[in-house]
Amino acid sequence: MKLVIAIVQDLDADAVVEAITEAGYRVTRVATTGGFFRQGNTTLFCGVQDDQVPHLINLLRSTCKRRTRMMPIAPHSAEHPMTVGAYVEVTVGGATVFVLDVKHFEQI
Ligand code: 2BA
Repeated sequence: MKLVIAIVQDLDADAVVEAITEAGYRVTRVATTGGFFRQGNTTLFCGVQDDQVPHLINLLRSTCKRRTRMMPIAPHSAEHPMTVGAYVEVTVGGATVFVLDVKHFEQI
């Protein structure tokens, strides 16, 4: 068994959870915050059989979109000394996925 942890953008979260549950998998959705943007995103926990991982990742691939966001550059930073009000384009998502081996699973 594997635990798939997927960090997705809030904009995609409803569609992803719907696709995962419609496919018959179970999912837990947690509201999380990215360390870089310090803005909300969604982390999904899915426990699945080993052979179901590729299907689950395909569902993520088809429902999570890459988007570009404008990120303000910190004014007067050592790296960018003359950049007051400047922005840099950052590409976010589709999904950041971790697949972990599950040593033990039990529902009580
Ligand atoms: P955030 O940490 O808010 O990062 C948002 C986006 O900012 C990232 O998109 C990436 O494009 C950019 N970014 C993050 N750290 C950066 C850095 N040190 N330098 C330059 N650009 C940086 P994604 O890579 O698609 O990540 C989306 C979210 O997934 C992240 O939100 C974070 O919550 C999570 N994540 C990504 N990689 C992770 C990892 N290795 N471990 C834990 N969480 C991760």
